[in-house]
Amino acid sequence: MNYKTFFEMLWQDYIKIAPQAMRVHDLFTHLGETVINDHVAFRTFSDCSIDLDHLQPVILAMGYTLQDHYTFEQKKLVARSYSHPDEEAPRIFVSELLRHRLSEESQRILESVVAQIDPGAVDGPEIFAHGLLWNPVTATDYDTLSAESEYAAWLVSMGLRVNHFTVSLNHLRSLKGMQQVIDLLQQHQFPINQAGGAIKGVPADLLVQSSTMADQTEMTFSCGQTRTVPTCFYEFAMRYKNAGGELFDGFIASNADKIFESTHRT
Ligand code: OOG
Ligand code: NI
Repeated sequence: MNYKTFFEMLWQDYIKIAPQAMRVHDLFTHLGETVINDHVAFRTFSDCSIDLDHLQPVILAMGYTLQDHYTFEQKKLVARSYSHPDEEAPRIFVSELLRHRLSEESQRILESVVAQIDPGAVDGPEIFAHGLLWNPVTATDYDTLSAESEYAAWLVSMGLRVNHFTVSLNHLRSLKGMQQVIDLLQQHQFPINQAGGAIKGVPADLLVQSSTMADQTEMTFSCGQTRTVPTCFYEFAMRYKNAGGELFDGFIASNADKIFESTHRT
């Protein structure tokens, strides 16, 4: 699958559960902007047949190269980023929850979840829009996970699918700068992730980011109980050149740490 088809597939999956993304996209296009994606992100579990090591070959097969590695001690995550020689191909960021670092109770819940994944589940790019590869957990188990790791709760409820798209501010023409984008979003009542401030990072970091808070949906768990759960959010990123004149191609862990919180329950 070429990357264009891949991102079209992801976008269709994404706007179904994050209708805000289509509304923000429309808002930009009505202002005469062309929306180019800076990156998309996925989340997964460690030590299973959809872990980073299993997913990476599919990304590489679409022409991507591994760009960098990241560690998030507190959130018990690691991540990798990938970039593509084609300038308009969005970067890909994939993080993985280190299951063995969670409490025994959460490990037990997640073990029964990953045990249901087919060992050959990763057989092509379609896996990235698959959603749940397991049966829903109980609402009690969801609550247990959510109290310890919002990331774990998000992943068991949403499955393997794109977590956010990211508008490249470098490619906007009339909207100048992050604050102007945030002001526009707030005028239209889109909730902004305020963790660590609405704007994450400074130009000296070479990457400045901001994001909405995820849409929410009512979800029925295996016990028949329902919960309102976060789905997906939209991100905005502005990249800067280093002293050598090269556009920064990676991610900033301290920004990412706060972007993860866009799927926290409010
Ligand atoms: C990914 C958070 C990190 C970024 O741009 O730094 C990220 C996630 O929420 O899964 O997307
Ligand atoms: Ni992102």
